[in-house]
Amino acid sequence: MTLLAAVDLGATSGRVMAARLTGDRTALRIVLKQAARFPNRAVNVRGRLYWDVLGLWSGILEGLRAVGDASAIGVDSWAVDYGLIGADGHLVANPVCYRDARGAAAKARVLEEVSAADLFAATGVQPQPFNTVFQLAAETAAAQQALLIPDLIGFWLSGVRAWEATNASTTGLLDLATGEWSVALADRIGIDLGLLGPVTATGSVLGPVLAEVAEATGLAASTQVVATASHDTAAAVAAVPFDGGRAAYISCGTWSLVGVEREQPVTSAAALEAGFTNERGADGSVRFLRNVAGLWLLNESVNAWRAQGLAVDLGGLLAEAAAVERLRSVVDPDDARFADPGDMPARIRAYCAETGQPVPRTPAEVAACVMDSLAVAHRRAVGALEALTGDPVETIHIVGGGANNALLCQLTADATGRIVLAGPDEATALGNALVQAQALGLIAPGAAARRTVARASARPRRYEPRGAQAPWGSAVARLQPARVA
Ligand code: LFR
Repeated sequence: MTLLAAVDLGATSGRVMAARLTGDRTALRIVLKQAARFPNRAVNVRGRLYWDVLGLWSGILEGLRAVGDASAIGVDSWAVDYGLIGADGHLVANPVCYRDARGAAAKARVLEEVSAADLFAATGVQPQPFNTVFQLAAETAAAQQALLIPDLIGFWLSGVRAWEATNASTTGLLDLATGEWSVALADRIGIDLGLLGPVTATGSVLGPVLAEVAEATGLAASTQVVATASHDTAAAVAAVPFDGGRAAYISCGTWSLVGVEREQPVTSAAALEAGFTNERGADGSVRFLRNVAGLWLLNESVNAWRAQGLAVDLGGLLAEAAAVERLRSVVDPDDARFADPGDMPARIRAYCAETGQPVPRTPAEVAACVMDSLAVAHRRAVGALEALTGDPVETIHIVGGGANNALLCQLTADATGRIVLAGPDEATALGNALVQAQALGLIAPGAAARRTVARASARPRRYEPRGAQAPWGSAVARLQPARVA
């Protein structure tokens, strides 16, 4: 049976997963096994936040060595960030993290030239400070080309440069109508489109691994590198076990991406106002979604407590948080003050004090506040989705690491009044592998064939909504900008 390597890079860790395609052609499924996991964290040097991309590369090579005999490799990662390479093909600067402050300043400058409404109309992408378009506008290093993170790793693996479509669609530079780079927009902003090559179709086979990679990993020289759905969220959405009902997804990890899969984008003024974006799916579908700051708030809180010397066990913390009174205090997870790395519990306390709410003191109280707030933000996003698309949402699939957070899944069911189907937790790696299998002709093309295999590969857990809706509805109102100052 075929073995595929899915390299999945997240903001807090990277993994290499061995994905084994098993079963006969009528009942295929994918079984995932972790080959390696390595930490990832933005590193602050002289006030600039970088990614340690070379550390990631070492972890990837080790992981590939552990997988052994893969027929193909696909790489996905978080979106928008890139590495710059020079004429000699070498990295000219370390990739900067999307949470670096340069994006916000550049966004403000760009908006003086091109309005948010024009940017949204041209690209369908919500103008957010971290978009590639603003990062490139802030770029000072001279380079020949910019490769988005998975494309950079793909280049190091295969020697072939690509600009894979799902991730390219997050940059804020793709023309929504044509799916190609927008020359008009780049001209208006003053971005050199020479940095970017032709958009690469999702599922293109780039070619075999370089000899040096085969040597370093023990992979066969014939191992193919595939431009899978390289945006992690696109990969995760490609693996949601939809079964035909009216369903939304929440791809829940560092971020909660709350959205639906559609044929057509939604570019109304209301969609722009409500923070929604239109990104491309694996089959050219539209991922209409909103970024909600997700488990980032919890992860950063845990980091802060550990830095203060507290021993924090996540399972125990969430069990204690489940016992705290619900909706005691809620914060808007999307408030800009929570976006930077730092002392999250202190910021949460300050927010609660400013808004006249009880101030959470213990780690369990802070965690309860974060879980409640995320569930409330999920409710707000699902409500907006229905209003903006005109389509009801009956069930919600939670996929990604957050699918293992039983408290968050239950609270999301309670807050939205919808059935939550949780899992797969490895949706990103599964989607990455599914698209590779399609590229190799092992699964028939198209979303329907892929979803059949996705459903056979995962059995979601079901959470029924409990209790009254009204408290969650008023909690959404408490998040609105007009909250008590
Ligand atoms: C999730 C994700 C989101 C993107 C954010 C920043 O990991 O890829 O989809 O908006 O990270 O890149």
